[in-house]
Amino acid sequence: MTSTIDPSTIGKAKSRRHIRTLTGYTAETDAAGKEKWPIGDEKVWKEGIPPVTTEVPQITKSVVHHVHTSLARQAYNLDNLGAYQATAMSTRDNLLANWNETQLHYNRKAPKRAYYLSLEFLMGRTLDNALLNLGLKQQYGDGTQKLGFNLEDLIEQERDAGLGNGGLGRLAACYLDSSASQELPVWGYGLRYKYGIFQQLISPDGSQLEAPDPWLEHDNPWELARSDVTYHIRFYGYAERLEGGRALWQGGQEVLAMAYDVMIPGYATKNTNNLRLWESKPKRGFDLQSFNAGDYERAVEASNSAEAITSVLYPNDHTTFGKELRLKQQYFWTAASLADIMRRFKNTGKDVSEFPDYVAIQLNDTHPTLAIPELMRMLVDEEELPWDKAWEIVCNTFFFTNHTVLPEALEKWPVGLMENLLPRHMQIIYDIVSVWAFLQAVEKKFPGDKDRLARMSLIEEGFPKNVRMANLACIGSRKVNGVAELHSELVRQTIMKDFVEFYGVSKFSNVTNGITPRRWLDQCNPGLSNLISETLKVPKATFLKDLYKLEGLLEHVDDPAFQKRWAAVKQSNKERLAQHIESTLGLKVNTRAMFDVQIKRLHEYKRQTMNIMGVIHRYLTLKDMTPEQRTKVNPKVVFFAGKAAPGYYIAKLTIRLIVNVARIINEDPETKDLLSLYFLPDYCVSLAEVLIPASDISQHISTAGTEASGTSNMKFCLNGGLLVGTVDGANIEIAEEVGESNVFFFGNLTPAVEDLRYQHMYHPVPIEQKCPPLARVINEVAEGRFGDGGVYEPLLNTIRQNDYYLLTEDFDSYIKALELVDQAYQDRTEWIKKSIRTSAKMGKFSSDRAIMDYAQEYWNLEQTSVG
Ligand code: 26Q
Repeated sequence: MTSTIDPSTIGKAKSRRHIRTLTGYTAETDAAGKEKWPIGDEKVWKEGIPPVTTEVPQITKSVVHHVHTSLARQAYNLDNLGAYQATAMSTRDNLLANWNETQLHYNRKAPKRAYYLSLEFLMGRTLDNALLNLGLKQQYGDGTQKLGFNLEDLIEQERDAGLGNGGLGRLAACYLDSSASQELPVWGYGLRYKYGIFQQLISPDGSQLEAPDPWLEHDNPWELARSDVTYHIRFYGYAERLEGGRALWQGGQEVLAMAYDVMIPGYATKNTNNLRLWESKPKRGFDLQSFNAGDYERAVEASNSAEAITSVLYPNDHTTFGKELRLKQQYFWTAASLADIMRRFKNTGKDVSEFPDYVAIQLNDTHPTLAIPELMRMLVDEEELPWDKAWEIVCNTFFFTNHTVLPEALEKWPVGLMENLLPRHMQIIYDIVSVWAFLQAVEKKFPGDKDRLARMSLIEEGFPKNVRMANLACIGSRKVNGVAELHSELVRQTIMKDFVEFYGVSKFSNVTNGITPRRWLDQCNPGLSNLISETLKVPKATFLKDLYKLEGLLEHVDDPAFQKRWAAVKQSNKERLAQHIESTLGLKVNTRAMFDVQIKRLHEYKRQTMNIMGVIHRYLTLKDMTPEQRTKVNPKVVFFAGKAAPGYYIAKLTIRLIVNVARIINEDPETKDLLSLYFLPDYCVSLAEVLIPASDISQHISTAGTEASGTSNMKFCLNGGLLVGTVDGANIEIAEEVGESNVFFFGNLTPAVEDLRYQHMYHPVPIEQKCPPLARVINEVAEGRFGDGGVYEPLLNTIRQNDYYLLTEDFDSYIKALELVDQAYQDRTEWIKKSIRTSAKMGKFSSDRAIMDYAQEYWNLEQTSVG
């Protein structure tokens, strides 16, 4: 039996009309030029628009309304989770009012828009942030109180949206907050993973275990399912070349991309932007024929493979692997996003040649690089533009940010895999190489330089041949940037060196990362932002919108009363963290101690191993002391948190060592009051929000030249924590701002690193000679002082053998830096002054500054206030 329905036409007519009303509305005007109301009775419509609930009585009404109608519950059976959901839905109604107005305003004004393409958006929780940006936290607090609930408890009910691994994903989230707050027309595009970053559990032997993160288990009140915004995305098949460089891509498999919208409210503005996340679904009526023929299994299989595309976030960072499903994710997402961007552009009625005047697209690392050949395909095959014109449009549309220079993180894809999955894109990539004559142009500039040609090619020769995504991203973009001054310089000197020589240096610049002060000051540390507001005698919005205003605190540095209050805020944040740890892990933390924190993804280059070796060294030193000597030591609590990629053996072993060292030293009666250690499981945005405000000192100790920027360093400093760190990434710019006397720097500098590695390779010196204190620590571990020593041999060997990350070279100066930290902490007043000065000088690190840099220097975007 064959089907008489063409499955691809089902529901089409209806969805087209809907889509037009969503993004393409052009107002009709009457003879006098006055805008006509589009449909029905204007008055009735306007009266029907739900009011924004800003007063407590309206708020309680709207929450109760949602309890009854959206949840079908009542006061008799409402728990905290239900109350959270109803409060979230009431808040969402307010966001929606602003969101609707913003979208209509943008559609009418048709300004140039920018799109931030990122495979990761590490959003964390939304309720608190939404209320804060709406300026309704107080009112909702009072309202929920009246209903018998505590708002802080409700906020705690929310699961983190963990759609990212670490820095790159959280940066994307901060940039969305800043774009909306700065009234910039910027949308994010990403994937709606069914499972975000895995949940980390610690097994009885101290190892990391991974469990799936079912963050969508309860309904997600923050997303709007757009079943009317869908695109068909093709994979596999064959591409038949036509005349004029065009081709016809047919056959293969199609899946459906469906949009989910997440509202992104600006702070103290009506402007509310959008984050559009795609979900993969089987095409409606997918493989109806085999279904009808009774081949149920095949139909289900196809549906499973379609759904698999957006099922899980890959938990790897800083490593590449050639998994076909990851490449499918990348294409699925870039193709759906570009189709959507193109449709929105076309709704403005402009000619496609004007595309780069209205659209800027920022590529967050190489993950969305397929957008470059995909836009070429759309322009050449669908719009029928000549190749050269299309290439010009592409090169004026894209901007590319690099986030790492580690060689193992540079994305490459096997040519065979690409040819099979995306035959037309592989043709286009070859045509970029030859038709556009990229390499011929290089040859002209550097005749005879074969090695240079090979390095710059989009194709890496070998078995297999690979497509080099960074090279493609570079040549298809208008600008390339790194994320801190040193890193951008390293990008120019290393991975992009040949391209700098070819294009000139002006294409390669820097935008130092930033963080949003809304979440990373006011939301996570209300005590501090209240104190700042009182001290500067300005409303919070003043410094939360212009972080340079914190400099006003410098006037108060020497005021003992202010110092006292500053220290009291830190103390209460330490107690809040201690309470959190007691209630979640059942452990009691000494809040009179110095809090020393290292929280980030586990990676050898970040050197958590050096930190734990330093802790062991401190423990051994304490054990060597007499009781009398110990009375002079200041107590310290060391915190670690972070996830390791599930397949990263050495990183997981580091976690295991930390956990087992903690078990021994926290139980040692001689030392436990002076030194304790905690590995806090399942690091995530909301855990960071409790940890960061409680820290006295935090560690940013990567081998010089390896950490592109770091952003938690900025968060700690903003909250009055001091840094111990290497001369790397944004640490350098932080020190420039706050003064080197307020940062504890140590270790070899970037230019020395390469030579030292060479020495280690060719003239190795045994660790006992090179660094006796570290050798002692390693021996204690190997001999089983912290449980079966043999387990740690592979980890210890990374240091004993070629020590690629140079622990043996930096350990001595690291220990000295920690001693200086101890000394400085003895003089509490001086310490508090350092803390105030540090926080006061964080203006530069607001993501508002960073996003305005992108808007002005890259995208040529104007602020567009909704009013
Ligand atoms: C690539 C290919 C295949 C699978 C995964 C990946 C992948 C995924 C994530 C590669 C890298 C990442 C993440 C990188 C990252 O988070 N980099 C950090 O970016 C921050 C924001 O710019 C910087 O502050 C950090 O220094 C940098 O490490």
